[in-house]
Amino acid sequence: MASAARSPTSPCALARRAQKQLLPLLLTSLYVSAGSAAGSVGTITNSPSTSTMHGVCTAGSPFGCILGSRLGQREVFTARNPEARSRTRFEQSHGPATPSRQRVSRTRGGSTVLSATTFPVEFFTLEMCPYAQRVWIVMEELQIPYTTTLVNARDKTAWYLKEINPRGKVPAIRDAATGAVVYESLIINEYLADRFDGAHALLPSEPAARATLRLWNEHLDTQLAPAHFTLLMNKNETQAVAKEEALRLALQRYEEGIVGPYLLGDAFTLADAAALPFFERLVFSLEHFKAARPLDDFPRTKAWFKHASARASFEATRRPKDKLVELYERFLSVDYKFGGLNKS
Ligand SMILES: N[C@@H](CCC(=O)N[C@@H](CS)C(=O)NCC(=O)O)C(=O)O
Repeated sequence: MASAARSPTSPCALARRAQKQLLPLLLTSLYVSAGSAAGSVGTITNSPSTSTMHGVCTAGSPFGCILGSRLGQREVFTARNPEARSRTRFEQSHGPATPSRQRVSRTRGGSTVLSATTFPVEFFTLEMCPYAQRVWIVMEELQIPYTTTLVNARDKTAWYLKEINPRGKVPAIRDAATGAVVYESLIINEYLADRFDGAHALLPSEPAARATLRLWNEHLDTQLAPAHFTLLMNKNETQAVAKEEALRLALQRYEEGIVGPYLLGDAFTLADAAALPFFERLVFSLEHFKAARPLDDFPRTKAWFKHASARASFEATRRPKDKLVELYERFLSVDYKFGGLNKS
């Protein structure tokens, strides 16, 4: 068993060793949890129903290691762009991150893990959750080092409900420096932008632009997402036309409102980050299950999606298609309603 005393001093060496030791275990837990809300397992736990994956060094950075995770893609840890910018956005706001903040905090089950508290953000998530993916995209955009904790959606512990999110949902984050815990994806993203994006790249400071951004987010959550999901889940032919019309109206709003190339104009913002996971699912699921191409009648929206989805931050978070199929098939089999198990 590794211990702090016997560990190499270099954070990257620590991380490489942790990766070697943890990988088989982590892959096992990902297989078990893949596509399933039921799923977190593993002996590396913060609590009985969460498993924490700690970032390890796969690419050099001024932080020593830049980290992240690719759940379900059998690569547990993300290598950020090795040509990495000399100063990441995180560093522009916060100054150079120092490797000395990393340390081995504990050992369990023969594996050395890095302390969650050594990274600025702890990310509570589920593998296939589009709301969590929004937050993941923003952390990738801002290059915030983070750890990932998988939450068991069907068996939320008192710990998670009390300490992290009383609604029991993911995503949620904990800010290591301030101790702040934030949930609700759109609120988390604004928090991350306020905390880590000194340049206001993702959340403009100008009031009208901020309002427009929030209106896009509101439209997405109250119009587009339910229209897509209820059409996809619909098994009643007599309701099909009305549901298709609801989706058409929701998409029309994009078609008329997109400034281009991003939703608000030249800059990629939180509005694009929030929308991408939902458009990824919209395009793929309707083609797969309904043989429909929902963006074909909306060329500006289609062009936006093509452009925005090419960003590295989104590429790093893309969900595997087979897992999406598995998930939607499971939803279809149980007549899952929009909003899920708990409507809050
Ligand atoms: N409004 C929430 C929605 C989050 C949400 O619905 N998360 C789902 C997974 S995609 C969840 O945690 N479901 C568990 C439950 O409903 O108990 C947000 O934007 O964060």
